[in-house]
Amino acid sequence: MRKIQHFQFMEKLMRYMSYAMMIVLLNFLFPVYAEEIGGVEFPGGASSFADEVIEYSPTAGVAYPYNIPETALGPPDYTFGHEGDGTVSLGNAGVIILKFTDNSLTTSGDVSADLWIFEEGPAIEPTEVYIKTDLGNWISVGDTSGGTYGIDIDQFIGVGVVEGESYTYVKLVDLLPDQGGSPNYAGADIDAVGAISSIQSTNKPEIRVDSGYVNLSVTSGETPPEADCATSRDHGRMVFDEINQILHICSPAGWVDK
Ligand SMILES: [Ca+2]
Ligand SMILES: [Ca+2]
Ligand SMILES: [Ca+2]
Repeated sequence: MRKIQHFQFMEKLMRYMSYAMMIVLLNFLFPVYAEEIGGVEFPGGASSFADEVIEYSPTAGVAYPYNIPETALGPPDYTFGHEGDGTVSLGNAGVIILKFTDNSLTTSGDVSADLWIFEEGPAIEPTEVYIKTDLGNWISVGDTSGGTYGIDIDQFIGVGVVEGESYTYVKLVDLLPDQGGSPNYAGADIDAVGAISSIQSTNKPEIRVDSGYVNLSVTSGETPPEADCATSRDHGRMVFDEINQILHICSPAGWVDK
């Protein structure tokens, strides 16, 4: 009797193992590269989306629950007809600045869209779109008027965009004229912002300890942006300008140079 049970157990085990082997083989033969999120293919999957709110400056006509900027982070999750439907409203000419932290936006080398703005609501409300690197200046990359939400940043190579560069910040400014959408959700209603052309950040630490020395990140002469020293969480940040030999330290009074 025990022998029969043992045989049945072994037979089941062999069957499960062969299923598992088949799944491993199928994944090897047909790997899943891109993930379709909100109807758009994102090769980097869920990490392609914005990770941090840097600034949110809505104008009049925006109130709870449409004034929570964190709802623009991560993959799109808009649900029509629900209070606090997963979008944040900007108000007319309002501004939101988001940052990618585990990934960054880059060029694709062709005319395909690199950045996708998920804007929701009955009226299509466009925004002006700007991008920048950690230490660079804002670069205008057009707007989302005409019902298009995909931005091809390659078309701005030579007028601000650099091929293969890592862009970590996105700024959206609600484009006038006023499209309505009151009482509490005036202006563009942002659900999510994703980099289709996305570079996964390496797990490289920002500081390095080497032979007893602590090595800080270095800049090539640029002053760190004020936005990087705006909150109490930023105080104590340091970066070394190796060209002008200045140590920039973030304090409650802003960047201090040593
Ligand atoms: Ca991300
Ligand atoms: Ca492109
Ligand atoms: Ca959302």
